[in-house]
Amino acid sequence: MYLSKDASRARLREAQNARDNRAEVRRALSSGQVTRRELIKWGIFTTAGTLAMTNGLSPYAHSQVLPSIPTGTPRSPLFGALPFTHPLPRLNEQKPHDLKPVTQGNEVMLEWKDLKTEPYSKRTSWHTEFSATGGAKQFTNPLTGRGPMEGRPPGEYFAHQRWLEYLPKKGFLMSLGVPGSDVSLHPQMIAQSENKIWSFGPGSMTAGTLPPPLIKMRYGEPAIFRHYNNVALRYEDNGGFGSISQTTHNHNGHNASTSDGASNAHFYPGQFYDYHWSTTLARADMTNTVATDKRASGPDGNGGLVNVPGDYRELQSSLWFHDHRFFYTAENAYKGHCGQLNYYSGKDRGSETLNDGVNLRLPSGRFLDWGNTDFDVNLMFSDAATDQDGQLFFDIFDTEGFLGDMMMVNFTYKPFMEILPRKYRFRMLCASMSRWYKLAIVNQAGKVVPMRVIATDGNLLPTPVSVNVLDTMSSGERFDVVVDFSLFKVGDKLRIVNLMEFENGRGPKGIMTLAKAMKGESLDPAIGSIMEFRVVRNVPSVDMPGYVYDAFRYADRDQSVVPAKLTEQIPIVAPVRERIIEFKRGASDPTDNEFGACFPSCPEGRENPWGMRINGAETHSLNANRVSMLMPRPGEVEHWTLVNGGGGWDHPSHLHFEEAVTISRTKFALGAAERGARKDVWWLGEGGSVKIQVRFGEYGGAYVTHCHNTVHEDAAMLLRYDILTDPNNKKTSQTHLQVIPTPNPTPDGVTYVMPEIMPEGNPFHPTFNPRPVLGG
Ligand SMILES: [Cu+2]
Repeated sequence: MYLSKDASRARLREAQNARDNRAEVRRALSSGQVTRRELIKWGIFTTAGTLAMTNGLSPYAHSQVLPSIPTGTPRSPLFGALPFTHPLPRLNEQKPHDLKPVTQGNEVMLEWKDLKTEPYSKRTSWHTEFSATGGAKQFTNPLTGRGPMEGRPPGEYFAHQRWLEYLPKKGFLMSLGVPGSDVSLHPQMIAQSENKIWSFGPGSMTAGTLPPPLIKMRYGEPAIFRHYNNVALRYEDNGGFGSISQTTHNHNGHNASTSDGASNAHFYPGQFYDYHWSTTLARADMTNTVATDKRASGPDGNGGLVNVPGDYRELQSSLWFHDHRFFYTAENAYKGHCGQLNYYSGKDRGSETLNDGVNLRLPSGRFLDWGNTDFDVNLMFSDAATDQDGQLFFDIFDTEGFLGDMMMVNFTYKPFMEILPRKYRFRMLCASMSRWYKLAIVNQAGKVVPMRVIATDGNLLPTPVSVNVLDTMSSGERFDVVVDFSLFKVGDKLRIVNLMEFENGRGPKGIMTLAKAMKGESLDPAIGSIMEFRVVRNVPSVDMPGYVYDAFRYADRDQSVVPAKLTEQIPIVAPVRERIIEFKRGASDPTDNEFGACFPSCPEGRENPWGMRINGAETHSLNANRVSMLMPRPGEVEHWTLVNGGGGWDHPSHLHFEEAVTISRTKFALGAAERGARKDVWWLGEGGSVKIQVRFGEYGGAYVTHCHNTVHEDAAMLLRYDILTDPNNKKTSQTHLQVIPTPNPTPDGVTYVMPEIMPEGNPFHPTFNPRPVLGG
């Protein structure tokens, strides 16, 4: 339904006012001008302590007729920026530092060779020394003079597991903070002022820059990711959204929980956190344990391979990292705490010329031994909204979902990219908070150009799957596709088109036809063309700076192949136990009880309507001190049914640490590239469910599974599960034979508290049901 101009203007004014008012409430609360008690008295908060969605506080509350403006607020001003006028920036590739082992007593520490002032990286956190010395200055946060310099919790509980076995060889050192120079989403647009946007930059306590970073890793070369928190010290200086405490989730690296970034160990401005990105190949303790299988390997940098233990069928490729501070993930990731992470292996080496019988020679380039990116391009899709001043905006009170009205690729508004007429690999990532995509590539005649899907969520498919339209790509999902542009000629243009329409954060409204999407027959501004490809004769090399490719030069011909067989299928077998995991509304626990008792702390006035339910027991919203599921022994096969409780909502279900094999779906058909696919995010669909096969191993500790509509996740559709290690396997952590205490981080340091373990998720409990039935 279209509104009259006047009604439309009134509606926009109303929405703008609601947004301003809520921002005002938030500011007043955080600066202590008002208390929640007063807000309740005035009717601005409900007695449950949540924001009343009336009083001109909700853009949705008043409207007689809802316009399909998905942000619920006035359109973001574009300041004259036109689509496809700015080139796609490549993600900022990070240069690793060398780490040198230094033995001190029984411990092997790592010196940052070219950064002499950096504290060594080591097995236990520097918090341990801070605590042992009663807060000696050399171990104290130098920015604030309070608390430890490293945010990682102290002692053995948060020591890096399998440290010597996967001893880091490289270090990536970055800071997250406000950008150092003017950054905008398009050159025509207004620069983001301080604290409206964050970005990563190399170095300790340095300013960042856009676009977001790209980190390239390879199997056999474990690394430290040292992350400095350089955001505003005080909430009231933080631009109205985002948490000053941070934590980085490596999505979905096979790492110890300490380095997964979702074990309630966030850290504060001035502190760093050493994440151990171990490049462990899953099943290292079960399969190919002596590393004789050449397919389970990483590139050695000189044309050879470094074998690693583990199952080559579980090699990973296109990962990413983003904030995972519980209750603030959406705000933080949206604000710029994100980047892409490419893992390279012997099979998926990132070289299209090296022919050793193992390397698949997928489109990438030829200059580097591994990790060429000339024809292997990271595309990070996200949506953004700004206020009328052009400053990034996020609605912190909306728990349905946040939708932007500006489509960005690599944080740039609708860019174009010059390409050669040859095959390209695109590592597509949905980095949106609550929006998902249905993507196609069309030529000038509006005809679809097929894509070959080679990997889902960073896992090679057994065979490439050819599609005209990609399967649904929900928040957190990745698709690696190969597109062959060789039939096009210099001067041709193609577009990436989005067909998935939203009108609010509850879930997609539907999928448009290509014809309708191209005609702009939607009020959703994210529908239609979002990026342009231009076929040209010459493009400069990224891998060999100074070199310019010529489409007509023999040496520059496309030497890549897309083999018919990429890897082997992992079979579905009878499980040791099954579990039912439901994504539901209406949690029973008061996570935001009268004066804020979220664990960890959550924003003032946050409503937490979302929860999860295991095996038909009670629905709970997030409490980081509650273990909802326990994985008792490494290697046991489990089948899980992931269920969307319905009610007009959609949820993408994300599993940390392990990928699972997709078995089946209800209500919707499996996607073209989905059957048997290894994934870590499954879009469930309204009222739908997905069955998966998973097993756990190599590491222990606390992980999570949650809805990757990060707004739902924050409010608080997330649960903790713990993995126990094997007492008979001395290679693994012997600290994690039991559930360990939960860290409780503060700016002054971390204490530990003991968690409860829910019987419905605990196979050791007598009432545990290993064969639950949905609705039973
Ligand atoms: Cu959800």
